Amino acid sequence: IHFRDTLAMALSLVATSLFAQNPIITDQFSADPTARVFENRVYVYPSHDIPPSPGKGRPNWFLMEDYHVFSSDNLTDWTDHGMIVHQNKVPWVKPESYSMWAPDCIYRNGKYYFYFPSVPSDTTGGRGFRIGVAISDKPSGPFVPEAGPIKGVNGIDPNVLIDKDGQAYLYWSGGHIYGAKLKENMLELASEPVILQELPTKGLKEGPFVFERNGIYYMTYPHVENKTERLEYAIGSSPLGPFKFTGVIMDESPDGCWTNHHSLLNFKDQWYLFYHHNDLSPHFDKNRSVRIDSLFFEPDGKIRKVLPTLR
Ligand code: FUB
Repeated sequence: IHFRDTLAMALSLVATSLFAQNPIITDQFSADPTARVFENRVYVYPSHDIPPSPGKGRPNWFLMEDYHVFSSDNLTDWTDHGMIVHQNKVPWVKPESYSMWAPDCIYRNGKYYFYFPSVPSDTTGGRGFRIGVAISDKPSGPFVPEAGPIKGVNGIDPNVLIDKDGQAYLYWSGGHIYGAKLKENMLELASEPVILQELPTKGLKEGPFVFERNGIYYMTYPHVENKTERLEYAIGSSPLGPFKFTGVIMDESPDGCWTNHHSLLNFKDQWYLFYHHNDLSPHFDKNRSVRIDSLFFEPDGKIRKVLPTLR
């Protein structure tokens, strides 16, 4: 029996490594994935965690100095297009703040707009994070950062929706989840930020990701009430809500990665959830890795809960 158990375990390990699906990027840490389809390929814009390094950043905290972008046409073979933005090349970012947190990227009028949060060197607009934009002619970069962050926005985790009528919206988190219209230039707010209404009030909510499907606006977000973040969603009939809490997309992780951060994508008529976990760093949850799983809608538009594929 002992031999049979050992053999079964060995076979399962071989199968696991042969058919491993998650995490999708294994030569570096990656987190907070925003996935978009550009030019018939899936582009993933994640954060880039780096291992702790004495003297760099805050000990035992996120350490992030740049962004890479990855693309694939089959969700299996990924090309790393290399570094697209570095903290030391962004005029408004505090040098060596190691705080290049969760980004997004969107296409408009022939340009790709990459939104990212970081810590500014000039704190006159208030302490804490601001959100900036870098622009490229191609989804893989190079991206050229704007001189300053977006005026009127304090927070992290930018996300952009371009609605059916062409109006663009910026969402971000900072204690609450905020939203505002963007001007046609995608660089300035066109309306005062509002706190999005009727989301759960207890516990931290961050990482908004908004999309529209069949006339329903889905506000999806990680939410922590206990130990780790659970992915939830609320629905509404317009981009700025109000949104009604509707359900859980992915349960809290039982094994101690306290963040989760996600995006949803339709590629070749199948929906996918992009998210992260600390698969390659089980003892330090600030070194995370991007995962993908298929996602399904019920006929009434509700999202069926996603069970993580662990390998
Ligand atoms: O990656 C740094 C932060 O952790 C993100 O901005 C949050 O959403 C959380 O995933």
